[in-house]
Amino acid sequence: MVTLIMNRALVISDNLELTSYLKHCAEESGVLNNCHIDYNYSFINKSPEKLIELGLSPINLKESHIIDELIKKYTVIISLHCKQIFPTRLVESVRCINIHPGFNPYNRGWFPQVFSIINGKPVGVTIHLMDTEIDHGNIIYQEKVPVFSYDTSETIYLRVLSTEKKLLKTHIHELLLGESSGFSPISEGNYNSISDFNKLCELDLNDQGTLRDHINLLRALTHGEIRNAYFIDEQGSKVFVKIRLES
Ligand code: 0FX
Repeated sequence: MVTLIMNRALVISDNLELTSYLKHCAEESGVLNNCHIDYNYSFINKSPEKLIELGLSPINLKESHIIDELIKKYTVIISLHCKQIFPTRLVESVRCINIHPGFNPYNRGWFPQVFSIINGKPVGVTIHLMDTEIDHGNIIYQEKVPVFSYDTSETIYLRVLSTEKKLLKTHIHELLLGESSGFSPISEGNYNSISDFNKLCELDLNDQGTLRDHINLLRALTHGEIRNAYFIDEQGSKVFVKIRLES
């Protein structure tokens, strides 16, 4: 008698758009004949309502017994914009793949496109094996997106999301069933934390620099309706700032 071993994948995501898209691709692609996929969102997600409607349940990667279960159960675990950091024991025991909205090794960490507008480093999408450092392991696929002078964080982010969807669709079989060990990033690159982002948001009205630098800072902090950049006025009130560019 031949026993067929079914692959089991877990997708952990806090991004509704990408999760809906991946579910759709998985159904259309036929990959479900060879792989069962479960979906979770992070326990720390404060507004998971729509993910719950899509059928996702929470998972807490800080709980040791949960990690034991994941190690036993899954052949691959995919972080699709997951808010929680994967613990060392998990990334060292199971094939874990990160779908990252940045072009590694540049501006690893928080909101890569924000920092790319400021420091001019490339931005795009990287699909990589996870190791114990953030956005760091061997690269399986990656693609740059262009940055134009009139882009804001939001317009680049939308381009990154479309590219993520394109790569997910093209490589879904390899992602869920493949064994590629990828290639090493060309260098360690650089990493930005949430506190680096928060510091950018505090505008210093006495800051010296070129007008180009100032426009770039505001482009980097303009993301739809989100209130990022601000200064404190003489009355002590917080005044939020965005920039609008047309070409
Ligand atoms: O899906 P995602 O891009 O972010 C998720 C996780 O929330 C995040 O912790 C993780 N590092 C990432 C890989 O996956 O969605 P988001 O809504 O958190 O952010 C989307 C963009 O919105 C971000 O690139 C920049 C912008 N943004 C977001 C927040 C929360 C801001 O400009 N300011 C903000 O305060």
